[in-house]
Amino acid sequence: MPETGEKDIRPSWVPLKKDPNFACSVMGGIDSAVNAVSEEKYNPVDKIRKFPLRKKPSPEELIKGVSEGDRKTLSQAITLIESNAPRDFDKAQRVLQALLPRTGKALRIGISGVPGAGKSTFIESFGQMLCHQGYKVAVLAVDPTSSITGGSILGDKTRMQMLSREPNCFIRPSPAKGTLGGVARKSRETMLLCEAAGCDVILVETVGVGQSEITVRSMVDFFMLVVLTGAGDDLQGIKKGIMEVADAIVVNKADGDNLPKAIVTQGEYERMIEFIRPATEGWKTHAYRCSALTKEGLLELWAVMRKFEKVTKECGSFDRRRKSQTISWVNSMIDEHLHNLFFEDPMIKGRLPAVMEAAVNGVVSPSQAVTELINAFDIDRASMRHRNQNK
Ligand SMILES: Nc1nc2c(ncn2[C@@H]2O[C@H](COP(=O)(O)OP(=O)(O)O)[C@@H](O)[C@H]2O)c(=O)[nH]1
Ligand SMILES: [Mg+2]
Repeated sequence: MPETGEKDIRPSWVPLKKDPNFACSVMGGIDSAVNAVSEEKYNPVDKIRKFPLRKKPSPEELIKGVSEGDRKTLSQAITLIESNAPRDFDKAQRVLQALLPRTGKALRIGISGVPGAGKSTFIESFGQMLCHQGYKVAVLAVDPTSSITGGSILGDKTRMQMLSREPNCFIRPSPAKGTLGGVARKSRETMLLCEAAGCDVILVETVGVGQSEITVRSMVDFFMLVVLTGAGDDLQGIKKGIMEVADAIVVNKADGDNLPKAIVTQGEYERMIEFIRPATEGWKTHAYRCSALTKEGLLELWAVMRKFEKVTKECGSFDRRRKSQTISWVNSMIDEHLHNLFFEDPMIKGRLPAVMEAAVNGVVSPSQAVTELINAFDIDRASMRHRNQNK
């Protein structure tokens, strides 16, 4: 580089008569682009080639990595399962199919309850407790509304800070976007991948309200409902339907000043359960209390879950439920597939508005409208179109 004074390094647009320091600090440029380290001619393309873009793992790599319990590969496999791109579907199914023999061994636990009941805090404490006992834990969330609300999972991620540091724990937020059916499929398949990666316990939190509870019930063995203390009036607010599918009702926040109230609430739930049909054959649902904050009662709850597993496996209801879950899983996917084939068919798309209009105006009966559309539907053509799309 020329030394200051030896050569005028001022830019050409600086008037010559101006002070050499006019453009406060003008430095001489580098004569030729030389890589200071290697002294080689600098070539930005070479530099990029030295750090090539990470290649997407092949199905074989995914299968191997997941089987070995590699968390990064597990994440990548889940991303593939969650992909909405038709060409990823076949690849994802190949991975899943190969891993299927390794699945099914975990205890699947669903955790439901109104927002604020303490589900995430419970999972944080309970998950840590299990990790410290040597179990491998996966935490999943099912939130069909996450594409709308967007932020709900973010809050939980910060809440599960301690748990996310556990080497034995794998946390995956809800798959965003898509129909409830889509979210349910992805969550179930994610659960299977976690099992293939060696997880012993799967904790599934329902985040949205309403439908997600039923979806989670349909994918877990043990379903617990987290509730809060409250006056008798509040108990009426709890939907009877959700209590009917619970294997345990857990009064959370049983700590500090709230403890006496929690004891009363536990008794109230216990009495209510008397009148409700048990959720699982061979198992009597009870009300328990715990504090996700002080961790009191968590060990006892784990003992309840282990007992549930033992009792229901012995009486056969554990296996029967899993089988019936698979049957309804297949059925609901058939429903969804046929639904999509039908409504995405260009012929149906073209005819639907007019037929619907005629039905709305009473020109044709709704049944007639359906018959007309079904008659216009050619399943072979629709299936062909779907297959071509997936290529
Ligand atoms: N005192 C007390 N507070 C709790 C307990 N569990 C959760 N919380 C608090 O309740 C609030 C909601 O908890 P969160 O886990 O986000 O509820 P979620 O919406 O059901 O997941 C947070 O401020 C927690 O700190 C508990 O056992 N005792
Ligand atoms: Mg939560």
